[in-house]
Amino acid sequence: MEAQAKMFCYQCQETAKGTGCTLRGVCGKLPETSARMDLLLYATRGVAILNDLLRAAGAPQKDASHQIIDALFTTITNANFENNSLDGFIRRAFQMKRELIAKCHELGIKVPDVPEVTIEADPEDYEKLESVTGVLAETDPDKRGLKQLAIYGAKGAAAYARHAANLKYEDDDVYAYVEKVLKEVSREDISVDELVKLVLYMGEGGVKAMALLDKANTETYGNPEITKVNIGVRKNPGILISGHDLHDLEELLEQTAGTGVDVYTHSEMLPGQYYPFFKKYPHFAGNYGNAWWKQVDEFETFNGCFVFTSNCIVPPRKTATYTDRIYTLGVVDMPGTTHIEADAEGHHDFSAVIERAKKCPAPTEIEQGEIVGGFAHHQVLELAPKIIELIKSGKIRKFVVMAGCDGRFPSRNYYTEFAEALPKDCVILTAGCAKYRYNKLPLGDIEGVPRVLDAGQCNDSYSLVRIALALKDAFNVESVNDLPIVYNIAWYEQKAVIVLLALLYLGVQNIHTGPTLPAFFTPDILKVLQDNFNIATISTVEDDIKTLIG
Ligand code: SF4
Ligand code: SF3
Repeated sequence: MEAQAKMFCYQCQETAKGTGCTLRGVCGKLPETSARMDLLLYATRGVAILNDLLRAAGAPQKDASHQIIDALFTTITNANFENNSLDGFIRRAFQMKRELIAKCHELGIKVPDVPEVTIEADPEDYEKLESVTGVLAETDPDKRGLKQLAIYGAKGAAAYARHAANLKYEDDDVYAYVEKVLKEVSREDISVDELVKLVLYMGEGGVKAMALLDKANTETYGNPEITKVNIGVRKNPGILISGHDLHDLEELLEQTAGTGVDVYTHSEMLPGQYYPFFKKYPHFAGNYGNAWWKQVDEFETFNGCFVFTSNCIVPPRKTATYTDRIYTLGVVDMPGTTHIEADAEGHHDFSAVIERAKKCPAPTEIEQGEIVGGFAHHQVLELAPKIIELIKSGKIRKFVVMAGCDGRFPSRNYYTEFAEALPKDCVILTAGCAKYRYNKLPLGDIEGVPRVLDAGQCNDSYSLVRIALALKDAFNVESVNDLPIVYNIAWYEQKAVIVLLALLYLGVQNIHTGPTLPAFFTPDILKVLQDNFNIATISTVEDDIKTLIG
């Protein structure tokens, strides 16, 4: 007999049975946490509805926008497993709604009488509200899938907007896209056609969010440049920093300077090594380990402390010895770890982490050697004359964009095998933690151009778009689809969703995605995407090489 559902979540690729987590998340999310996230998202839709009204009257509230992006970000896969923290987010959302309603009254704006705006609840009732706040509250599967697709895109864009805001780069336009999407998905009368448009509208907002973050990162820390990164270890104790936030990386490097503690990057923080600004810190050691999901093993051998600036944090095994050496920032939290709150100016005090790290043994070496990265748009465009010549002379046949996320399922071996099987005249363009499936393979180079060009984090997929647009001009073709560039994207969580929507918005066709299609793609949604964008799921390595490379 089928066990009774306690929750419903299908926002990531590893969702149970490929259809939805109903008893407990494959990621470790518990039903009580899922209920909190659903209520938080529901109340946040209310905040967005109100702020959208205020924006139309020329009075958007920045505090509300900040709260909205943080609420979306904290519900992203593998960011927050701590119910007390989520309770705080929910309380603040209720409070914000009250403040925005008062502001609307002050400006003579009529406040809509909809449950997203009016809802308030006590923690003991959160789970009982699932039928109203949960994913399944929308009963039409196509509308549900499209609404969630738009919300997942908003979560990805919100994450990027938060990293940009931490560097004091903000664009009210990006907030407006996110808030409009949250408002529209709350409309009961919205049609499937309108929802398809809304999803692409979110893609447009995603391009803006990634452009903003690119500007924030490169204007603050310089343009990423070709960099060899050591993957071995040094003799000092270390702090491993994970996630995507470069402002947090800067603060940690500043505060650890001269303490005898080295700083290593992990997973999506690896591209921090490519920015000129961070190279001045002699204690900025190499990159330790691989993609996020290997942390449950690799943290045992690192021996030091861990700082999480964003997803993906994984609940440690029961036997883990490192949990109390994890420190979380911003929207990340997990039971058993220490959360460091930012001060009013957004600064973190890492002294407790540093003192703890000093008492730890140095990391145990698990790998040796170097990896090469730093091929974001500025660097690649400096190499453009050479690349164009290699394409024209037939020495480079195709670029294969293999951006996105990694994940723990064995089906992900496909990406390693695909990289190995690619003809030697093909070059991989990558961004995101998907790269760990092939960035240590001896794939060689084509006349000095490495066959894996790592642009950076998942948000640096924007860099890949900039490269494609520059090549389009250089080859004088009408569309990016006429270039020798194909797309084989690996997805796992909602940042990959916004990257996909951004590519669709930009008109990129023939994208292969995998290792499985999203569970929220119903047959009808898939048909729309196939008819308009020729999107496909991965098949076998052999077949995909034939289809994509020819
Ligand atoms: Fe399941 Fe993914 Fe949702 Fe976690 S985030 S509960 S694994 S669908
Ligand atoms: Fe990876 Fe989580 Fe998505 Fe930024 S760290 S790409 S999965």
